Amino acid sequence: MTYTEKQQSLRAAHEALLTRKNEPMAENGLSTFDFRLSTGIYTKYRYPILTAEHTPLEWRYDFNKESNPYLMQRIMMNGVFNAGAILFEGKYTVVARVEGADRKSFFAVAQSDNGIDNWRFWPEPITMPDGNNAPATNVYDMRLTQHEDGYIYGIFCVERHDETKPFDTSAATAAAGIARTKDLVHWERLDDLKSLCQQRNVVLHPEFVDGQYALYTRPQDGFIETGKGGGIGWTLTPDITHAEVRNERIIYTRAYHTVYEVKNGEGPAPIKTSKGWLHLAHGVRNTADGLRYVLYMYMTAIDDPTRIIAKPGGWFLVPEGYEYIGDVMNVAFSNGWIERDGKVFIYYASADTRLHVATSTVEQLLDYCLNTPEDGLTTSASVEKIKALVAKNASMSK
Ligand code: M1P
Repeated sequence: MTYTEKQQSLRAAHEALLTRKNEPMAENGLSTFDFRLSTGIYTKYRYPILTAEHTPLEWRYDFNKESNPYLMQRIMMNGVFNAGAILFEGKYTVVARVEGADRKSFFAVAQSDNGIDNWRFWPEPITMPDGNNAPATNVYDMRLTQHEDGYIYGIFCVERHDETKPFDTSAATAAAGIARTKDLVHWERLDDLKSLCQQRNVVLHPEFVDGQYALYTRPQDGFIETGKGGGIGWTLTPDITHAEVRNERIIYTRAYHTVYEVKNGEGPAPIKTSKGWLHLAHGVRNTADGLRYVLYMYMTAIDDPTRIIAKPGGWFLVPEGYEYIGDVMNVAFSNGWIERDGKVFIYYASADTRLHVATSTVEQLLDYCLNTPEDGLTTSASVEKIKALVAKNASMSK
């Protein structure tokens, strides 16, 4: 093949991937992932919506025949996952975490007309300024919030080396970086969230509460371990340009022998419904094989986003089939969803490697939250729930 032919075939293969039609998995029958019965609560899709291979070729190849005679990748990509999501100018829009082969994550916008396939990255990744903050080594997991003040906010994890441990090259600190924009191109970086402890999974509530900005937090003693605290926290801050954690309180605690025993964290900004705020979160437990990350849901009262009114027990969405496999096995993570005309598009990532979509409706998610029994925290409580359901079904056939 000539250089030109090689280039044409590369571009054709890339275009075929970008334009591949996605297919819903069985809505109520067997899901082909893992041969598990579909939960019926949402529909997963056969293909991931974004992977490292979806990133623009111009990010990876030098197309000059003189300087790249073998047409090899000059900059390689490792994964596309954990994405914030928003409906922007009528298009389903994500700000994805793209990770290069050098382990550095950055943010990039991708859009689709139907939210399910034909996703395309914008030509360049986001340039995120440091503002008044110390430069970050790594940034990731942006939560997008269309706030009632008129701005789109992005809150993300800012990771830096822990300079109190100069000889430990793995020691890191996590803080919440805050930026805002109107066009997703130009970002005004605000001060990092001031907090006495490390923070990750911080999310801005879309409305003012008591005239202040409201934040879901996740205090942690160390970079990985949440330590004594943990749980999904809540704090109000009057000035988002100098946001500070004051009077933080935990609204969703961890609990022994649950799917969020080790840690948990708020996912995307909650969705407002007539019956309360719908929340999506992740829970983490430990296993002999390492940490397992699953998604779970809960609801809070419309007039008080901190008051839990529905707490369905167990997980809502887990990795299945090939979703288990990747850089960090056994991880389902979500920090983005979009609600449009009652339909909900849940953007979740698997194994810190690729991004997927699952679709549902507000009505179904409310039904799930309000009618799934709570975790009774013991085996006997779980057995009683099953027996009650069996008895209810038996009474129907009489
Ligand atoms: O590797 C799984 C996830 O681990 C972290 O989440 P958490 O702070 O809750 O432990 C994050 O690094 C996240 O990006 C990652 O997907």
